[in-house]
Amino acid sequence: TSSNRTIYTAGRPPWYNAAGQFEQAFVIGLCGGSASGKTSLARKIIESLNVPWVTMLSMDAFYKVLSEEKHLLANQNEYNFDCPDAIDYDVAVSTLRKLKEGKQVEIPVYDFTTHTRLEETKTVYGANVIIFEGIVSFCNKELLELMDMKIFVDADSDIRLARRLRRDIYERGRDLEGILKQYHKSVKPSYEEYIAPSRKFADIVVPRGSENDVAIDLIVHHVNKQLAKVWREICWAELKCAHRGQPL
Ligand code: UZR
Ligand code: MG
Repeated sequence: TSSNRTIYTAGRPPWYNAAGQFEQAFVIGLCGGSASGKTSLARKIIESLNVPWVTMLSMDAFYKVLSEEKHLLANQNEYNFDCPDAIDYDVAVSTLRKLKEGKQVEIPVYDFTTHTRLEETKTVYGANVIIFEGIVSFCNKELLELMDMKIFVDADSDIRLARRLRRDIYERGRDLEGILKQYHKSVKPSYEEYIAPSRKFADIVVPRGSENDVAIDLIVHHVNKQLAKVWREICWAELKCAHRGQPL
């Protein structure tokens, strides 16, 4: 409708109501074990969503900066990156809250080689839909409260280990022994202790991740339905404004 077009061409994220207030963005929380296929599923959801503004935010950005001592442990694959303690939830929560309110945010850039935050930050703009993904994204109450839809990607542990081996060797320059040591020492126990139990917070559990076309279709359908509801309200309000309060 022409009302839609007005909102788009105004050059602002199409998420304001007639009073110029931002309607909160729709936040999808995406959880699952390491290498379960969260990123691939998120990409498929983004591709299928018929929405102009979608932002993906990874919890990798919110790792705590390591002290000298912990840094040494990390270099020997002795530091646990897979538990909630490794995450700076304060920054994660405040960042997601601002994004949900439509504000522009600066995301920290974490360097996994030095385990520090770089000077530079990444600017992320407000969006209609925000996908927030991470292995321990369901382990914090405030984060859960900000999520409108919670998805848990379920993948067998052998599949996840095989994927993680390939990714860490080919993309992260790690060696087999180090990866297996970290897997047995922290990835597997933390999955069992923190991540698997957090699946109870999910609205939907997706087996086979990005290969599950039916699940993707259901998710996209639900998100579009929620967005359409807000859209209808916005269009209705704009239409009323255009008629300057005259009965339509
Ligand atoms: P996922 N990780 C890295 O090693 N390097 C990165 O650049 C990003 C993540 C590891 C992270 C955790 N910890 O075990 C796991 N470390 O990947 C979580 N070190 O990421 O959900 O994509 O598997
Ligand atoms: Mg990832």
